[in-house]
Amino acid sequence: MRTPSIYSQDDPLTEALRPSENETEAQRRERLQEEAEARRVSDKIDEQLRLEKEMLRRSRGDVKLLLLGQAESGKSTLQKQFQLMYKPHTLDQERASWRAVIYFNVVRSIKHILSTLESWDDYIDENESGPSRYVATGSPSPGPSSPIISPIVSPHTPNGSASRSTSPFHPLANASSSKSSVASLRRRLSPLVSADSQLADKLSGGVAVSGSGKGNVFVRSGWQARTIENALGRRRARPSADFGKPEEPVQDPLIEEIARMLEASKEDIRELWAHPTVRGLIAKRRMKLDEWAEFFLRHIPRIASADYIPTTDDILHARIQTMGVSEHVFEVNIHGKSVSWHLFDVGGARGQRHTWVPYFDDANAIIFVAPISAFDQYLEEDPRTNRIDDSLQLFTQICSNPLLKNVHLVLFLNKTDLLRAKLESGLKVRKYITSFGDRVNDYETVVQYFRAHFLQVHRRNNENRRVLYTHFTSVVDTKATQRIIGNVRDSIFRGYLQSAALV
Ligand SMILES: Nc1nc2c(ncn2[C@@H]2O[C@H](COP(=O)(O)OP(=O)(O)O)[C@@H](O)[C@H]2O)c(=O)[nH]1
Ligand SMILES: [Mg+2]
Repeated sequence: MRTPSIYSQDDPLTEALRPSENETEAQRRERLQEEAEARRVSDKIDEQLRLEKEMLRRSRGDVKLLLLGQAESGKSTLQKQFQLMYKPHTLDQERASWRAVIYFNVVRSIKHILSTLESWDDYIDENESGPSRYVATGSPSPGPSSPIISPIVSPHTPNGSASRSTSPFHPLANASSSKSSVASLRRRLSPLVSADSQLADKLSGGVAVSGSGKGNVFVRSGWQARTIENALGRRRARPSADFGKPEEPVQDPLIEEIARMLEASKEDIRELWAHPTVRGLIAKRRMKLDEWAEFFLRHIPRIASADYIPTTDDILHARIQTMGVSEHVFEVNIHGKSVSWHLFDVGGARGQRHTWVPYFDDANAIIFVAPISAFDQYLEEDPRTNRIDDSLQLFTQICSNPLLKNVHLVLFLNKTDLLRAKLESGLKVRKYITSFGDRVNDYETVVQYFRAHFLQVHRRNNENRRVLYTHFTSVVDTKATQRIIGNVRDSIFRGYLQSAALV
């Protein structure tokens, strides 16, 4: 068996190592050995390059800032806000490449809605024609590490829909006309939905990652430039005079085809999104959509139009999973002095966290991003772990890591806009985190409650008596986030100047 490859299909190394069709057992062993050796050499070169860059950075007194936190916490969005603030022209250059990601977000969301409807359909059919096929799963066993807060172990099935065996709610009952309209929407939308895997392949450049949850697409640093150009099999050399101009739209046949299908399906998508059954399932929290799904489906008339170009707000809401660690360099001016900031954005899923460690060495600052709207959500990679509890566990590891004992530590309690909306819609924290008890279920009480838990983790793991700077954030809000970034920049600089004075 071949080891799961994380190399791109275009990767020359992979190409060279591709097994021949009629290879003997001895040849196979030899090939595997060669592959392992090639990989070892390649890793060694990567590590050497990293060390050389690191030495150069240190010798120039650059600032190294890491963005850490679980998957979907808002790290890459925060990185985009830095980009918007310090290198806005680069976001313009990338604007057209974001179209593919946004289309992907839309197509995946439609697919999710249709498959959720289908499982409710089965449920109704089963119940009408005799005893249920569904078996109650009972309480799942607790996760591997003991929780810091007292979350309820997932009351929902891993795909986010409620346990059917206990639910008296039948969204499709007495609704045969609803069923037939869903069926015709499903039929009409099926060509669009089936473009999903091609789009995924295009975005990831053929990169397949084992254990990547619900089949999400991962991208590595620099994908924006590579995606479309690679797909076309040509790289445009950009004359330096072009620098700063918006990227000219590159016509990719697949993306153009999807744009055409979206435009033709605009009305069907709008109808599906407004469908009473879909509304009912969402209102009763029987169908859980990701936040970006809601955002893009709300804006479908605009996004599905033929001349669509993503706005900055669209780019901030787009979701694509980061793989490994990607570095972004910004020139930051403060008191007339320009200093290079190296921002490292990391993949946050559990399987990605080991890639962070080589970057800890000599980091100046960390922004730890924790999404506090996630109190009713569970990790995709471990559906038994409440996401706030995972953030607290991860924050404990960061606070107590000896390599990080001198870094300037900033905590972003993020997604406060979504938290507010959830609380206003009547969602009770106590239902998911029993230790919340009988406290008032309002925004102020809830944010202070979560903040207190993070402060406690910090206090218990703070031998060096370092300060923790905490901000309540919504990093999709550009104005508010830029003010906070300015604030963080000043506080990091103060620490930086102090430590420079000590050497
Ligand atoms: N409404 C809202 N959405 C957010 C916020 N922060 C991030 N998001 C969205 O959450 C999704 C995941 O964010 P991303 O930055 O990719 O998370 P990462 O995995 O930590 O890099 C994206 O669709 C973002 O637009 C926030 O504060 N409010
Ligand atoms: Mg990311």
